[in-house]
Amino acid sequence: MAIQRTFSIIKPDATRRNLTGKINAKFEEAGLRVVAQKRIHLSKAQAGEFYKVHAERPFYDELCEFMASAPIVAQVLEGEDAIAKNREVMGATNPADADAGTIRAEFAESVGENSVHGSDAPETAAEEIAYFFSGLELVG
Ligand code: DAT
Ligand code: MG
Repeated sequence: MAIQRTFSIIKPDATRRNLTGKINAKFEEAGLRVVAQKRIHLSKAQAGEFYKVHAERPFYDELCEFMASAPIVAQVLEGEDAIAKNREVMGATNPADADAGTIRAEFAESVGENSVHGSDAPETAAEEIAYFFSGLELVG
């Protein structure tokens, strides 16, 4: 597998509890390099645009409210097989199902407030990176 980039978000439940450093340590220990990072506060409309693939799901409104409830840290992670590796370090969507040692097992509060987002495929990674960052902001 080649070096890849993936898009990551440290979500409001985690920024509220000052977990940015602990979560970044998990990424770095797994060999993922933070090549871009910014703290921003999304509007509900911006959160809705980012998560529009889930617009028909029953939890969509709650998800958008949550993502706009406090600042997030938007990031680009780079490394060998970064998309899959990041999903591994994150753990399952529902923290009750997440393997021990993963970010969600250690920090997530619930299936909805689960501390991190990570892209699920090369196409979504490229789209999500472009939604939040310009090429000039990616410093490998
Ligand atoms: P993931 O974030 O692991 O890629 P996803 O893409 O299926 O998971 O869902 C996006 C987010 O939506 C997820 O991180 C939290 C929220 N979500 C998913 N399933 C949910 C549910 N059953 N109840 C409440 N929120 C949910
Ligand atoms: Mg997803």
